[in-house]
Amino acid sequence: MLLRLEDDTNDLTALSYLHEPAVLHNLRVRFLEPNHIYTYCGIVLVAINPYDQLHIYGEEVIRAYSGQNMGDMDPHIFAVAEEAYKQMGRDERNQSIIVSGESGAGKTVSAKYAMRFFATVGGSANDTNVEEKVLASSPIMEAIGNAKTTRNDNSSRFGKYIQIGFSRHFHIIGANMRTYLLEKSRVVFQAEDERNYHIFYQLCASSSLPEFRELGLRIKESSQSSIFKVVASILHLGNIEICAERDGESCHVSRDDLHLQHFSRLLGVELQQMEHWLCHRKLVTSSETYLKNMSKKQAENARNALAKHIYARMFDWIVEHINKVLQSSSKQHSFIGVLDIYGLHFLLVPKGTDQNWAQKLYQKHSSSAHFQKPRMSNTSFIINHFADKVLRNTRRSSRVNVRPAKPTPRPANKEHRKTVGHQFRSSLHMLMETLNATTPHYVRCIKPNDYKGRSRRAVQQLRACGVLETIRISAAGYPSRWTYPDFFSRYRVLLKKSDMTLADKKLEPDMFQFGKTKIFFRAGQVAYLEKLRADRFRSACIRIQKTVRGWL
Ligand code: AOV
Ligand code: MG
Repeated sequence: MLLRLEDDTNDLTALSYLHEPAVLHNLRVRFLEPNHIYTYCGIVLVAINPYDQLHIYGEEVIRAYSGQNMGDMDPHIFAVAEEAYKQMGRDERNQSIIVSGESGAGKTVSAKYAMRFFATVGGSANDTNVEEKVLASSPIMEAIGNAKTTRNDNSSRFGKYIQIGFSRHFHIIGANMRTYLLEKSRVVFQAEDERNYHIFYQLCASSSLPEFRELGLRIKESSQSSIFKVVASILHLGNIEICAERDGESCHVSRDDLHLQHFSRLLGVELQQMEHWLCHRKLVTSSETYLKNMSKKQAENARNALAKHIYARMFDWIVEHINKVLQSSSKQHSFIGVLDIYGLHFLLVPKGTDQNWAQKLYQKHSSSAHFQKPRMSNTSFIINHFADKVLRNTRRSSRVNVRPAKPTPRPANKEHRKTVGHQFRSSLHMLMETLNATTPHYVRCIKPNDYKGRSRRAVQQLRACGVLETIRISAAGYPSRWTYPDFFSRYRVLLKKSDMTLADKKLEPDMFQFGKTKIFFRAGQVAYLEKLRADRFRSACIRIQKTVRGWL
């Protein structure tokens, strides 16, 4: 099927035929045109990963989008960023850009372009160059938190919400970053064809170079060397060889083990102590303290847990340090937050419901085994899916998958699990609170093909990220609209006088609404009018042909 030109729309909700094939076809037609990777779906920007350097992100493009209305320009991440920037000023409200999509779909790239937009249009008024520092934080964070996976060579293994603070005059004055769920297990284990965090390789590759210190970490030299020491110590720790004793229940590390020596030296810990505690553990009861041998397997697990712990503490320390460098020097008036969370752990869908709806759900479904009302909220509900629980918030967003998507290290005991779970829930809760207090803007990234393997088909991605749901909601409303002059000029042939009475057919009253400046139609109605119009032209043609033949 070929789409007629008028159906190649840059907003999917305006399609004459609102169904999945039309949506997919429209996206495809646009994607095949040069540089048309962006399409709106109502308020959502759909971005299809081009896997190619496009020349649509230069400073001149940023300047072209700056100050423009969203509807006047081609869909673009800069248009969404401009909208957030404009609404922050107009509505005096904080904003969020929520970027989602599966691994490798382009979330981090989109988030970076949004930040580049803000850095350009909201450059600091003084010489703090804070906007440059905000952009410079990306390579640092990617070095310590990104890794090659089978799906993405630069996969973010942590979630990030970066808030860019603005002054009263909407100049950037600082930024703050919150990170979520660093995948610690990667420090000690990588699946086939995957790698550890980039920093380890960067460090090894540069270890003999004089520029070694210049790893893009714009922090003090002493801090840099401490970081490199910690990273190197983790590499050595992972290489310490633990040898089993004959009894199978105990083990030892050779004091001559070079890696043990390096580890102890780099971190400034006593070699003997390290050697001892790598192979033994202390058990404390209410009355006694035991010393227990560990088997080779137990000691290796403990060694790996230590490596993960050291890495995670270093990661948090760097985030804290970057936040200090990016701290606002003056009073923050408002902020725009950009949320980039990896994989599908995280699904947020645009608003479209209200609080009463939640109340109705509580009344109707409280007895269902698949439905739960959270104790602390009157606006959310929990769906017990067969595989996991999904918390849905009816207020602004939201569908938040409360199950961590990435394997987290197995907790050592119940208390620990409680603490990790608690920390995760409370940081998620804080994030939701923050997002709910901002005006959201949505970007849905789609992977067009299987270039890096295991990608779901575009239609599944569109379903999962709520784009098709938005279309369905639109279909239930009045997605097509025409200004009165445009409507009149296109459908004049169908109108009797200037009312809505068609020459031979009438639109059902429920199928359209008169607005102030526009007429709104339910899905499919414009297609119906188009058909009537085409029929009318066809019969007019036939009449003219007959008349002309009569003359001849
Ligand atoms: P992700 O953030 O969504 O995956 P990325 O933003 O890292 O995905 O994108 C993956 C790769 O796709 C990038 O390294 C680029 O090569 C390419 N890419 C994405 N968007 C664009 C674009 N607009 N223009 C050109 N190339 C692009 V993950 O962090 O794995 O969930 O966990
Ligand atoms: Mg990413």
